[in-house]
Amino acid sequence: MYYKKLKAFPDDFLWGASTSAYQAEGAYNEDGKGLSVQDLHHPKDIADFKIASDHYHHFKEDVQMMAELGLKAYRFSIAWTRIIPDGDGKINKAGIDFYNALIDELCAYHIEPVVTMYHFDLPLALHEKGGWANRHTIDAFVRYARILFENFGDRVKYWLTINEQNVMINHPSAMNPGRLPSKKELYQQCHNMFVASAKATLLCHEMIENGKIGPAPNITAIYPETCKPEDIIAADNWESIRCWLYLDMAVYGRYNNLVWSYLEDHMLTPEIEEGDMDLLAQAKPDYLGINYYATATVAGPKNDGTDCQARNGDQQIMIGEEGVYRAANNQYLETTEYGWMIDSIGLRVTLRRIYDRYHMPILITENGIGAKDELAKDGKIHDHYRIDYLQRHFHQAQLAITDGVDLIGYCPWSFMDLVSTHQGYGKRYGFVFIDRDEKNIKQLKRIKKDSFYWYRDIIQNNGL
Ligand code: BGP
Repeated sequence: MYYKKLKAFPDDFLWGASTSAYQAEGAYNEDGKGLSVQDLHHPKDIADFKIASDHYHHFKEDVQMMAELGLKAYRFSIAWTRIIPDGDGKINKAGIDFYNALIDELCAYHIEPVVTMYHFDLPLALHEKGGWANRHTIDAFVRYARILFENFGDRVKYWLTINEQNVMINHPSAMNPGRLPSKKELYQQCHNMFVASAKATLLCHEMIENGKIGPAPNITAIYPETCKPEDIIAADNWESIRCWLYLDMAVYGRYNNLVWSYLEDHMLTPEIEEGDMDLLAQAKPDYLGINYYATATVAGPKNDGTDCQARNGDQQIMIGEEGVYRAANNQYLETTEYGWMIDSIGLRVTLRRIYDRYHMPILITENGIGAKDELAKDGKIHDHYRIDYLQRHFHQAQLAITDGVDLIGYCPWSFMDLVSTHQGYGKRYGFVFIDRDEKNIKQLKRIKKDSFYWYRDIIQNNGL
């Protein structure tokens, strides 16, 4: 639809930027922090999470740069293992102090803290007790939530329960060191995470005045390869399994019917305890956090043993599932150098679909382009491709607002360079360059990229 006039971004639009604790903070074993499942990650050629961007020691300087950028919001995660080193035992005061200092610093600059409670970094000690497959982890998470709300709830009003639960279920390797769980176990983990989020949501409403809480899944519209009805059904299948399962549960507190049939047919249904479904139905989020990177295109399955192609998938690359869908190409879209589709219009499609389904405020909690940014001879980083990428996505966000979507903010990934989940510092997303290599941490100097200055102007003008 071509509009004669676009609606403006709302005056209180949360122009933000995102990071996560384990990818940015470093200080992985300092001041009493316990180990998380991510700390076992020791890749040979790329950076691990031990020092990362050393945000832990540089947070004041980093927040000052956020203020200079003009951020209205900063979305970051709290490391569970800084607050409770073994996940369910003693509280680590130094961890509370660190986040208090960070939050105070943000508040001093009038930057709204948007806090993710759990971003892929389950305490290792809980993982060793069975992780999310063990219902004990639900209780540990709820206790952790209570501690967060007690300590930070006076200043933090925007909460996100679990980052990309759908990625943890569909791409489980990075979160399950040691042994890859079976699909049956993964759907049990998934159910337990649903219950944990629901309990945290209810608790947030009970404990925090004006507290707002929501999930943060990775959502993307799934396109059919052609208008062949079999392709349409496959796109529906995968969109439900990958996306709607998670949002239907968060908003309506029920299993998506198509996904439930799939789980039954594949003998993957989780054990549901008495009271779980009532609780899930009671807990209502206040907004939906959405991580969006790229759409995906799929075709109808052949169901002949070849639907799952041998390609190794990451969170944005579809690998196919026997009898459910096949991964297909989209000839109309370019890809990043890492094979992720670049689809700004797909952002509008995705936002429209979400809003149409749930009619809830939406906060984009991640979106951005990973690239091999390099320091030029003039000492700057000319990331015109990032400007181009974000410009096109912001424009589509504005179109979605014009379509009537209640979009409350946009937090690109990431505020600064941090360790990418698969490519270390070889794939950067930030507005701020961190001068380090995979193994040589140099001085960790912070350098503003061209996109920093561009984004600053966007924020100043409240839009494009
Ligand atoms: C999302 C994760 C982030 C971040 C981002 C970019 O799925 O929530 O933690 O890593 O993807 O992905 P990558 O680092 O793999 O490029």
